[in-house]
Amino acid sequence: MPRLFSAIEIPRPLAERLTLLRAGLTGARWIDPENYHLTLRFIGDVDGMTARDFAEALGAIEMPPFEIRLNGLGSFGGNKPRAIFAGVAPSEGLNALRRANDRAAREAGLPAEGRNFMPHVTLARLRNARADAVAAYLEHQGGVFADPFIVNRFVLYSSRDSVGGGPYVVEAAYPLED
Ligand code: 2AM
Repeated sequence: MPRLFSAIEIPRPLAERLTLLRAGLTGARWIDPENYHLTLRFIGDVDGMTARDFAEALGAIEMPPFEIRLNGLGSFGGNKPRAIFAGVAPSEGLNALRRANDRAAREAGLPAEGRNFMPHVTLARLRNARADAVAAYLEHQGGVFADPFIVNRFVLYSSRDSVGGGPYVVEAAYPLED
C-alpha cells in the first residue's frame, strides 16, 4: 500500500515564487515546486479497506472555500535542523478543514495523531546542514510574505517514496463549495 496523506495543493504561480527561496543553504535538498503541499492529515501505510474508508469519509466533508496565506519561513529540528518550511497565517477555515480530516481518519478507524497540527509547506529537507547556516539563511530569507490564495479543494495524495519529498500522486480530489 502506498503512504497516504491528505493535503492542500499550492497554486502553481505561488509555487514558482517560492522557488526563489531555493538558494544559499548548503546541505539542503530542495523540494520540486510540483510537490509542494500543505499536509492536513498524515495517514501512512494502510490496508486497502482503510484507505477506501478514509477516502469515502473525506468525500462527505462539506465546507466552503477559504483563504490562506503563507507567512514566513522556519526550520524543524532545532540544533539538528532537518527541514525548512513556510509557515501559514492562522486561519479558522484551515483549522476547520483539519478537524474535518481528523474526523474522517477516526471514522476510518485510524488512531489519533500524536503530534499537534502545525500547518506548513516543507521547502527543503536538510542533511548535515549547520544550525548557524540555517539561522543565517532564515535571517536573510525568512521575512518573505506571499499573496493569499483561495483553497477550493483538497486532495488525497499517495507517495511511494519512503524518504518523503515526492513524487506524489493525487488519488482523489475533494471540492470545497459554498
Ligand atoms: P513534512 O513535510 O513536515 O515531513 C508526506 O510525508 C507529508 O506528510 C509531508 O508533508 C510530511 O510532513 C507529512 N507528515 C506528517 N506526519 C508525518 C509522519 N509521521 N511521517 C511522515 N510524514 C508526515
